[in-house]
Amino acid sequence: AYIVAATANAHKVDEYRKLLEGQNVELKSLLDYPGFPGVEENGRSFIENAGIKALAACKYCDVPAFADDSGLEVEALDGRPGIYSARYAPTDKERIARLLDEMKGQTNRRARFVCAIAIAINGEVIESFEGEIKGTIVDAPRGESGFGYDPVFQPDGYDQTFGEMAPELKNRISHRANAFKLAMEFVEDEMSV
Ligand code: ITT
Repeated sequence: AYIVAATANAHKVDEYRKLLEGQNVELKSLLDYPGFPGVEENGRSFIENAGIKALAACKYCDVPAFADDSGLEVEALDGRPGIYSARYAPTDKERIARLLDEMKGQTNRRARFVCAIAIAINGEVIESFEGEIKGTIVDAPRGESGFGYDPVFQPDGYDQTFGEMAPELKNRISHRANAFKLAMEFVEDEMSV
């Protein structure tokens, strides 16, 4: 059996491949469907946007699909960039620069990563799940690993940023891993695959 990850973000695909290691599922992604026209992420929450993406991919590819809408919520910025994390600036480097700029002089560095996963089958979103990990925004980027905001996010209980961590460790504790665990439990319990 195979399932489509409704994402064109190669870093997400990479993390999902590792999370699926040892399972009898082949993972495809929108990178395998270059004709996919894309879809406007005009929802007001991570869950809504994940549903929009999962549904569009499920319809286009005609197979079960799951999508991940994720982002970084920063307390001192009233939850921004939130669902606009990808649109906050054009490149990872500029996203990080803008974030650190907005955080200048802020003593409250609390933040959390959120990941919503929606599953769509037969043209319908059947379930969605949310995972999170809490931590702080550091003063300057550290580490080259991962993607996005990883170099400036330090999860609670660790002294490394996601950017410094071994990918295996990030992939055990991350918002994505937490959401994916819930999604997999659902699939195993409800769908007997
Ligand atoms: P798809 O919609 O095709 O999946 P995308 O990158 O546009 O790809 P999102 O709309 O969900 O995905 O945006 C998520 C953004 O949040 C992403 O581009 C990163 O900037 C950030 N982000 C999400 N998960 C992250 C992680 O594990 N580490 C670092 N940054 C992350």
